[in-house]
Amino acid sequence: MADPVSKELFNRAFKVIPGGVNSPVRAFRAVGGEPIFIREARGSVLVGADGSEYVDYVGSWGPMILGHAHPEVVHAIQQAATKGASYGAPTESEIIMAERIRDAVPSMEMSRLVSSGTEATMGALRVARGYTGRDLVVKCIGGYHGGADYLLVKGGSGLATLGEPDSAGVPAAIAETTLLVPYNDGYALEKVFAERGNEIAAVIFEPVAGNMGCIPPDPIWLDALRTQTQNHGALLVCDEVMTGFRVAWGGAQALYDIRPDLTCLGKIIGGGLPVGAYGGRREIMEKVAPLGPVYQAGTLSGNPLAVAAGLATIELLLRPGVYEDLERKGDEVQALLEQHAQRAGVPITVQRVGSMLTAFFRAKPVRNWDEAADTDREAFGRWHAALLENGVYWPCSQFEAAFVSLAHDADSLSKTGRAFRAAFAGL
Ligand code: KE4
Repeated sequence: MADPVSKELFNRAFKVIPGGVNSPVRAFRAVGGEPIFIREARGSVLVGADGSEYVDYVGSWGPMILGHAHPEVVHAIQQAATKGASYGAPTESEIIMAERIRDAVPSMEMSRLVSSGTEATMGALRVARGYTGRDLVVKCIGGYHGGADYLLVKGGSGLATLGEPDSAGVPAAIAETTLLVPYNDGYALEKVFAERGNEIAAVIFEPVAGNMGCIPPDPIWLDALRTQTQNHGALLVCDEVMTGFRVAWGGAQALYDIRPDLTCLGKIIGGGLPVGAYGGRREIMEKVAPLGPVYQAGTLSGNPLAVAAGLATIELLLRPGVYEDLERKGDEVQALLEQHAQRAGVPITVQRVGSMLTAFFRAKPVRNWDEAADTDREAFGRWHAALLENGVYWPCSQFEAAFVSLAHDADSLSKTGRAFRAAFAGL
């Protein structure tokens, strides 16, 4: 488990930071362990506080698709820093970022930069409500879109249900502006629109679910999302904070030919620094202040250092063969998982889209939250701890996706295979 140096740091952190971490998942509570404190990272390797090295499959939960401390990204940040950290005034680099986003994701004719995925989804849903004049939002049970009050809701029983607060501090009245449907369930979506279609401003969804583990979309589900929103005058909001530039240059909407009205981005477009973006059709985005009546602002929105890191990252992703390389690496990690689990007689189902994947500790496919929840999380926790003992840093929750980077080379993958063999054998 955690090395002695991390243990000491965790005890210290606990005194001054809630749970000792600045984001809950990092506390390792879902796997029953204590976090490893990280000292530095390079390529596919994380270096723990005691100097131990780990092959990293978290990648900061998605942003580090090039691997850590890529020299060209580091250089871009250093160069930008010499010109000042933040101006609170427009810069040309923000125009270039908006143009790159539009070129890669044509549905984002116009976009606004913010500082996190949460701000991106909040912005997108506020403009959807402002544009339609409607209040209700539909999300999926098990979908995660950041920390806005009305998105921290869970479904009750039944197919299409009113949101109930999924966090203390979320007023019931706010939670009730959110309706929930199971992921990949076009029937439930049709039902909720039949009942309340004229009150629904938008449906927000992850085109590849990544926050209940990796769940690819069913084509019928994707059709239902576009048809139902179109027929009832609601907007389709594609949350590509995780999948944007991850599963394809143009995101999941390019992979699955989805035509959303609004899209949210984050993670990779910041190259590890805080950036988010939301955008879509011009006639919708022209509702955003100062042009239109929908207010949204941010002191560090479009921050020059973060934009420099993001631009350097997406430029490198434009190089020929990058996504084929990510596909090959993802496929190899999947094959290693399946091979060693089978050899040890451990039932798992690996679900993968490109370089994002999840090993579900269950024998059958996972299409929604209920099926994701029907996994052996106790075994997953023991497997996670054994991987750490064997030098692999895997996402510390069954309900997270793992990420392979361009820096995962043959040496990373052979170390990973050995760790998988040991960890599955020990279950
Ligand atoms: P942030 O506010 O954390 O930058 O983005 C929120 C968000 C929005 N949409 C999707 C699809 C997301 O996956 C996220 C954040 N993802 C989690 C990992 N599953 C961030 C990790 C964390 O919460 O510490």
